[in-house]
Amino acid sequence: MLSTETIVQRFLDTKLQVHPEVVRYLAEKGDSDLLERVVSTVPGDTIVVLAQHVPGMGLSKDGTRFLTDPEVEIINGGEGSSGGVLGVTDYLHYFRHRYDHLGGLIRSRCSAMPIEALKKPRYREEKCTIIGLVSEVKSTTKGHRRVDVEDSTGTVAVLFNKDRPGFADAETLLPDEVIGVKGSLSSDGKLLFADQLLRPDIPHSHAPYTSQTPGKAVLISDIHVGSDTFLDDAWERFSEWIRGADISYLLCAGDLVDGIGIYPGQEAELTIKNIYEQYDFLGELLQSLPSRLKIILAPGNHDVVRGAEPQPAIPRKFTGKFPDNCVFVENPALVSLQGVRVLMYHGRSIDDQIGLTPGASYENPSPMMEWMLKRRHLAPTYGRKTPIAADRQDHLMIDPIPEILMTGHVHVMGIVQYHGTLAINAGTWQSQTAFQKQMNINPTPARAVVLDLQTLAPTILDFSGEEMVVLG
Ligand code: D5M
Ligand code: FE
Ligand code: ZN
Repeated sequence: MLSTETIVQRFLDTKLQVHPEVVRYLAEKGDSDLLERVVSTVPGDTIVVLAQHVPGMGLSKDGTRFLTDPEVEIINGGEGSSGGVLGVTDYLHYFRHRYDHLGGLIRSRCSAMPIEALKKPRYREEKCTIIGLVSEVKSTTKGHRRVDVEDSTGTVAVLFNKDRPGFADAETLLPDEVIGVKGSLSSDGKLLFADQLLRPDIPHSHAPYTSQTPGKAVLISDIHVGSDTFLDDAWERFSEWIRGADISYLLCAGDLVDGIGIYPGQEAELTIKNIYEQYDFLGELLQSLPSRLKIILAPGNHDVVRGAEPQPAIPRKFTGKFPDNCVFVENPALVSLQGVRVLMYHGRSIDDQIGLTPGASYENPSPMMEWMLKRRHLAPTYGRKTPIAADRQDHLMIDPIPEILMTGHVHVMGIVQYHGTLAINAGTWQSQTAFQKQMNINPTPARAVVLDLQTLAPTILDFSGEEMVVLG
């Protein structure tokens, strides 16, 4: 152990002043041999001992020392891992993969029977458990929920009674999610009265990983460069703040640019009307951030790639102006920052959840992120607002369980903790658009979430005013 006083005194003894960063570094290292080596090797004309005099301390180009070297691994959704043209039959494989995998998670907690077995007379009015894919969700005239559940052997109708405990969970059921149901079969064997809804879920015992070494990531979303509502002043304040902050990673969960032809009449709301120029402009904005940052960029529905999820990474022909410290990933992508896994998902399925769930609203994305975690799926519903590209594998499942689920798209901030996973929607860098005004969507723009990788504690910074404000 070396105290800061010891270090400062040792340099003063040799008539040297010392930069506070050097003191901090040497104290962290706690290596008295290193201290002696520095004392004996600084050039004779030195007045202040700086980072460049300390072996291994290494100044970055920006004059700021790394607390730790950035350590990024793209676990899933690296450049080029999806995007092939798929045949229609792949939907069979796709849903089969989803059912097998998520059904397996439920199966470990109960013993389920094949749905076709419910036809046998001996199960009538008996307790039964099934696992299947929800094929249809309806409200009955009395306000109960009736869903059809399907496995590879058959289909059964399941009734969730509005007067039973747990009905709120049943109201969040979405077409194409995988569930288990424990219940009693009707006397004609055609209807299962649900007692309990089982979801793949995250176990209560789940303990998130935390980084062993210091490190901070900044999470943002929906920059929308090129739109006349892009908040360039706020971005400039953010940019200046990050240049002086001890941040190793910057992640953006899609809608990097506003795009072209995304909605009717968009042209009139664009300040940059060329898609290449929109990306070039973003590239320039990112050039002025510190080169020590690792910047991880995923696409959203406004970006240039296909809308169907998983969306491929932004192609190289659009990223010529981006600095070398940028990494382009797919939507979704699972990235590890010093071992802390962040699942980045733009969040288009939130539109479907809002459309299909009573009480869900654009004002608060937190419950929707929580339901994604319970379902262990980012976007179960096929054929509504979220286009899904089928594959032999379902890349939209949530497995492994990440430490952080990060979304965007709705332009409204939300943070929620669920069974040890922290879900964060950081909001946007675009002010309210005419369309959002019409839809009564009130964005929370110009916010960034700082995530401490050692504690997983989030801090919300608001750059919308003249002065940056820490919101908590
Ligand atoms: O989405 C920004 C916000 O606007 C998000 O809350 C969804 C909402 N939005 C966008 N387009 C539509 C349509 N067509 N219907 C309903 N809600 C919509 P962004 O992806 O940035 O446009
Ligand atoms: Fe957006
Ligand atoms: Zn979006």
